Amino acid sequence: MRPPIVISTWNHGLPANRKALEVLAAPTSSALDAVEAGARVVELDCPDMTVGLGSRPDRDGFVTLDAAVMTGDGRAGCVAFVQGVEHPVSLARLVMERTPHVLLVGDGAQQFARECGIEVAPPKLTPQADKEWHAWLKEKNYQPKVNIENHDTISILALDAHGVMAAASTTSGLAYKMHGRVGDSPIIGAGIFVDAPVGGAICTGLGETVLRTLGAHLAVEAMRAGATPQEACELAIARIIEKNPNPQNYQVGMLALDFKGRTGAYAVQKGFTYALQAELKPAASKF
Ligand code: SD4
Repeated sequence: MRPPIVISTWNHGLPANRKALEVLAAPTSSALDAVEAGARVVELDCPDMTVGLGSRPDRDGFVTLDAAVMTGDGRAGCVAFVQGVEHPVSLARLVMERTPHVLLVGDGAQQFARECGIEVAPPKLTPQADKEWHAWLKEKNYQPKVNIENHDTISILALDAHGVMAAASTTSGLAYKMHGRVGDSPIIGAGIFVDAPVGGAICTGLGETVLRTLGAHLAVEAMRAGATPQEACELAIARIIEKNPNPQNYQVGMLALDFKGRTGAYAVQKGFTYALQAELKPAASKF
C-alpha cells in the first residue's frame, strides 16, 4: 500500500483534492469515491460560476451541465445537457453503476435522476448569473473562447492506496454556448480517460478542440507507448494545436497520472493552474 495521489484542474482543484484525500484516508474508500466527493465540492460552490447549478447559462438562459466518471477497468458513466441536477457527477456514477449505458443526455438523464430519487430543480439562475446573462443579451456577442481568465471545469484523477485509478469531470461548459451544445467533459476519451495498467488523463479548456483530437485518450495511449505523463500531456497538447488553428484564441489544460504515481501537466497557454495533493501549481505551457 502506498499513499494515494490526487490531481485536479484549476484553483478550485484545491478544495476538491482536500476532500478527495480526506475520503481516501478511510481504508474502505476507493479512488472513485474520492473523485466523486472532490467534484461534488466544486459543484456546490464554484466561485468561477462554471460548475454546478450556480453557473452561467447558455445563450437561451438555461444552465445545462455535463459530467463523467471512469475507472481504470474501463467502466464509465456520463451525463450531458442535463438541467436541474445539483450533482451531475453523482448522476454520471449512477449511469455507470445502474444502467447498461455509458451516456444519458437531456430529458432522459433527468428522468433517470428522478427514478434514482434525485431531486430535479426547475430552471432558475442565481441573481449574479441572471444579471450577467441580461448584460450579455444586450450585445449577444457569441465567441466561445476559453481563456486563462475563464477558469472552469473541475476534472480530477485519483490513484488510491490499492492501486485503483478513477477520474471525474463536471462542468457547465461554455457560458452563452448554443442550447444543446456539449463539450469534451462528458465524452469518454475526450475530456477524461483512464486505462489500467497504463494511467489516466483529464482535460479542461475549449472542448471543441479536445473533441476533435480525443485528447485524454491520446495522452493515455502515448503513455501506453512509453511516454511519461509529462511527455504524454505535451504530445496531446501539440496535437490539439496542430489540428485546431489559432491557438492564441483558446486554452486547453491537460493533466495525466500513471500507475507508478508519476504526474504530468501541460497547457496551450500560460495561466493553467492545477492542484497536486494539497498544493496548487502552475502548469508549463506551449505559449
Ligand atoms: C467544455 N471543457 O465544455 C469544457 C469547458 C472547460 O475550461 O473545461 N473549460 O468545453
